[in-house]
Amino acid sequence: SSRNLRVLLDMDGVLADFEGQFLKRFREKYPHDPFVPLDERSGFYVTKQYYALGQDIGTKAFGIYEEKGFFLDLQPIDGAIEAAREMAEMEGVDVYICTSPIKKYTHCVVEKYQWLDKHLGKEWMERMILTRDKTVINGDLLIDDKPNITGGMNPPKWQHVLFTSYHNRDVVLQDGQIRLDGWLPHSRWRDILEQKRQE
Ligand code: UMP
Repeated sequence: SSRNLRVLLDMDGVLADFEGQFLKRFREKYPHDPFVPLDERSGFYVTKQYYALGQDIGTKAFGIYEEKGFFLDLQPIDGAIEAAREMAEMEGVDVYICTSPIKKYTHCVVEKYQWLDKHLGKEWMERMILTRDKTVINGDLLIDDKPNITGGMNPPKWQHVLFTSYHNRDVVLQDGQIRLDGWLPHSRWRDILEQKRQE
């Protein structure tokens, strides 16, 4: 077809290493408390797993990503920045960032913009979509590490590409979902886009 392919890219867990930063900060701040190593993570919500270790541990975990600087300091996931740039430069492809801010928005919302500016640049501000409901966003593909994305639009327009993360390694794909095991090699995500374009 002649229209452009719309690709929605999630931030946390896809472009930015939320899990790694969370664990690092938690251990720095609470060196004597129990924690969940990355290879023992399961379930999308890191806080849920920490609450299972104790109410106080859960509360501490919650506080970690509400702190100033948490979202701005996230490290890019391997190959993510290069992939995003390359994808945005592809003929016939429109790239958007599609991310859900936490409810305590004070630092998170502005720092998500700052992060994008820092790693990809000012022109990416045009591509930013902040929403707590990704199902209402129009797109052909949503690349996201959250296994079960629900909301007001059912089914959503996009196909869900489940981006592999520690917490979703063992998750069984639902109907229509496909998996992307990281940004490297680039041929993997390029194949998914090419396939979608041919549908
Ligand atoms: N998030 C939580 N609790 C968790 C893990 C993540 O609130 O235990 C937040 C952090 C991000 C958002 O702001 O969820 C992730 O949203 P998306 O990756 O779906 O955009």
